[in-house]
Amino acid sequence: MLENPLYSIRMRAAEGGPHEQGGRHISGGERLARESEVQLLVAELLTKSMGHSRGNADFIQVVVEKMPYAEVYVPPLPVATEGGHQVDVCRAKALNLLVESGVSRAAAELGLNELQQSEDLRGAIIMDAVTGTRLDKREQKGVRVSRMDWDASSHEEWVKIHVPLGSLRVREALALATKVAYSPYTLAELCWSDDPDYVTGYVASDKLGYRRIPHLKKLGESTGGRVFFVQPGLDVDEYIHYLEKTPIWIGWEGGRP
Ligand code: PML
Ligand code: MG
Repeated sequence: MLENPLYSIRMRAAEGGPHEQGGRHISGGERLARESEVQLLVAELLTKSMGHSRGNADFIQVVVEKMPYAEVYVPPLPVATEGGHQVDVCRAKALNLLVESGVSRAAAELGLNELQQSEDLRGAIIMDAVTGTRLDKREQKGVRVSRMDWDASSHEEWVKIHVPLGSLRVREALALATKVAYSPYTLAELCWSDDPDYVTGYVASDKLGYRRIPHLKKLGESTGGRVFFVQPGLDVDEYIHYLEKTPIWIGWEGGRP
């Protein structure tokens, strides 16, 4: 028996039935918890899934699992926010940041096009950073990054020095981006939300950090999702296993840098 067991809590919500029966993806969420926090975090994820801007979920699944693993702490990527109000200017900025991170221009363009066309992508697309070939075979399901969360006191410390970025949305996105960038096989990530009322996205990489870009789509559009650009020749199954299964705390052991 572990003395202080860790739990993974995962939520997914859809409208029109479960995702695997054709339901439209509404929302998802990931938390890690100590035993005493599980009930509270389950309630938080339920709240997130209901009254969502993408629609009214009629299928909500919450899974709670005890984790048998050792704990790994990874500090959050440094954050910067770019300027720019027009979508085409912001997309060009995203393209340049991807190229600076080591992605080929052709693959970066393909990645941007994928997100522009995706309205119902549940997880991420894994793309070869040179050729732009999609490497996962998951179609609309994509690859869902799981089993990561902020260490609570590390997040408190972080918010003190990033006051405007205290939202749940940024908290979750930065945790995910940090886990993804921590893999040596990731060159960069491109993301913008599929929520019609949220237009800020980001490019993240180990090299450049988490670079927020204010207008990656027009308000009211439900397109969006995530693309992970990866080193050619990697073992895709091993990479997916890391993203889905390896538990990672974001922050610092002891709660401070
Ligand atoms: C999402 O909500 O699904 C992704 C949000 C990405 C941007 C968050 C931010 O830094 O503002
Ligand atoms: Mg969302």
